[in-house]
Amino acid sequence: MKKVSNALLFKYMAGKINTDSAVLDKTRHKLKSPEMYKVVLLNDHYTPMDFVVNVLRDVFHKNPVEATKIMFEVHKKGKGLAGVYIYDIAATKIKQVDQLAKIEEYPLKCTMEKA
Ligand code: TYC
Repeated sequence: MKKVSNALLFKYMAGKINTDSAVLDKTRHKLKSPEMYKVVLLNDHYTPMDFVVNVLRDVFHKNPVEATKIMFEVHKKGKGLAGVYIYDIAATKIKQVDQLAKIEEYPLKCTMEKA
């Protein structure tokens, strides 16, 4: 039988090498975006307007114009959107509002709704 050249033999064998570790993993690892939650501010008859505006600025990082707009929306319609966040952030902001309102003994409340 005719001998193949070493070079040809090498090339042939290289093609047979099991390169499992180099095989691309074609599995899709798609990350789901997290569920989002609306933090909804509720109206009451006692909390002063300027306190609500300050909460919207300090907790929800709204500018004075936006904070005032949201406050009046809540005042007129009974509720309004303060922001949309992942669950933990929404829960933290609700706690912060509770704490600030409690210090001043205002009944200001906000709730969470799935976005
Ligand atoms: N209704 C309140 C008032 O007349 C003001 C207010 C606005 C209270 C928004 C709560 O989330 C609120 N003083």
